[in-house]
Amino acid sequence: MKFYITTPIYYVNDVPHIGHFYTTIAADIMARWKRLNGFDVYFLTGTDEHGSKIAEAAKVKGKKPQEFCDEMSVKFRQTWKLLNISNDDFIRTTEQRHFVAVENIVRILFDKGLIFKKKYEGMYCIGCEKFLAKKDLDEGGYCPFHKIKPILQSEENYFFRLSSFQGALLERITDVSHEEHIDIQPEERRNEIVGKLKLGLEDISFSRSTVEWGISLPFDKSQTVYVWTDALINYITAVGYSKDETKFKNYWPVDVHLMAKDILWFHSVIWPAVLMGAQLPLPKTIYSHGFFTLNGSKMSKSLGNVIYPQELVGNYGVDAARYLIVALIPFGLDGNISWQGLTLKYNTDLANNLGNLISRTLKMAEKNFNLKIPQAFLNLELAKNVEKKLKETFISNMNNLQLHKAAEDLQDAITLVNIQIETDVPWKLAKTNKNKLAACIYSYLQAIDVVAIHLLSFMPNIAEKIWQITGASGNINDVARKYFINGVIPKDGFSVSGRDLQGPKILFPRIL
Ligand code: ME8
Repeated sequence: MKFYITTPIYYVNDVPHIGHFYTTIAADIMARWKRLNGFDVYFLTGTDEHGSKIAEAAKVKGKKPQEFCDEMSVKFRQTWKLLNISNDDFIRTTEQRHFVAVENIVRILFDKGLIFKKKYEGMYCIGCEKFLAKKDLDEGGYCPFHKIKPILQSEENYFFRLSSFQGALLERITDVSHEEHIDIQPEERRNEIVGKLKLGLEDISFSRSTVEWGISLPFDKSQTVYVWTDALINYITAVGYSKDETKFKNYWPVDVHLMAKDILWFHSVIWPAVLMGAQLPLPKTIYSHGFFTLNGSKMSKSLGNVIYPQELVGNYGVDAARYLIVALIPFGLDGNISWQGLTLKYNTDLANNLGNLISRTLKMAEKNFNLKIPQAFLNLELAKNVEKKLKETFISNMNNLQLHKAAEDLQDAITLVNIQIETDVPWKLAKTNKNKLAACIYSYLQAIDVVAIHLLSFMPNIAEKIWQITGASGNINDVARKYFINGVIPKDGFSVSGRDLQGPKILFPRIL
């Protein structure tokens, strides 16, 4: 089975911040999870490089647009590398493979009479890269998202007959039994889209005559393709549209398009309409996660309240940064981020719960068994309890993209082992019954191994480290894949007696 998941392709006018990081980490966790479950995964991210916003940003830096995009796109790649993002592809809209796909789609729509020429005057917001209606503006006449005044523009453009897709879209979005059903999540967002759709659709501008930095229309070289049309098509370019039919048939339609609510309309209305126009299959799920603010206000460079991924990594380390950001905010809801909140979560979940579990187990093994896994009777009861707890909800939460809940499930499983340790009072057993102590430690290690396997998608490096610490056998990724496919703990467990317990005793130093 295949699983194709995408993030938005991000504008290169600025470097990636915590918002881009959030979507990309969430997609990465899903991609890793599906791979562990035996899926043939295609995970796509990339950069959106055309349009007036990018051309202006390049001009400000005194660079040619292409040179500017080359430099900025690398910054996204580097950041995703730092964060251990496992994308299978990274697409840039300035690549040749993308030009071919865009030209083909636009030509098909034109030939079908879905694109026509019209004179148009409207208020264009360069931040959104779209025309805004009066009702979209705030009281001062500003774009509510970008706090800039849209510019009045008058052009003769090519338009796309979006209005003719209203009924077909409504049907596919609201009827779950439709064979081309588009599942928009979460429900509140779907309701907003449906509500807006019911009000009717207007045809939209599909090209620009005043923007040079873009892909020329194949049938009128004096115009360039509207940057949003250009951008959305990336999702089919990457899986071989117009180039590799086998690959395209294998991966398209996409299983999940992930993004925040700011661009949900483009993905759930305009994009499916374009696909329908070109007679291509439609996305299965479109998931809009929440938009978050920093210390209660909109993130903005001018307000100086932007968090960059590198800062998170500097404070907490790569794996903790990955975990914290998804554990902190309910997926699908808007949320507020603060350094205080992040550090509190780090100390509670990682230093005090998971970190403490590892370090107390290691300390006991060091004091009593010279840091070797004791030869003992193998009792997998605790490991099975942890497994049972995780099976109850973790798997369905992961499959439904409820990542914050899955993180809670992990914490509950870790707590279960910590509680067992409190109940056993192993430090007393050290004096009275060393055989029992050996069996206890051995069982804690097996339970920790089960936790590590489930942590893998969130914290790949930490999970691997834990695997080493507990002396578990085999490569954790191979073992986890087998485990998720077979669904049972091997009868000999994971950690092997007699092995050395190695690795750092403190995985997550407490932050004061
Ligand atoms: O819109 N909270 O690119 P973009 C949560 N190029 N997520 C956030 C966020 C925040 N405060 N800020 C940004 C574009 N994001 C187009 C997309 S796709 C064909 C073209 C994330 O660089 C979130 O995923 O403005 C949001 O949808 C995306 O970044 C917008 O990225």
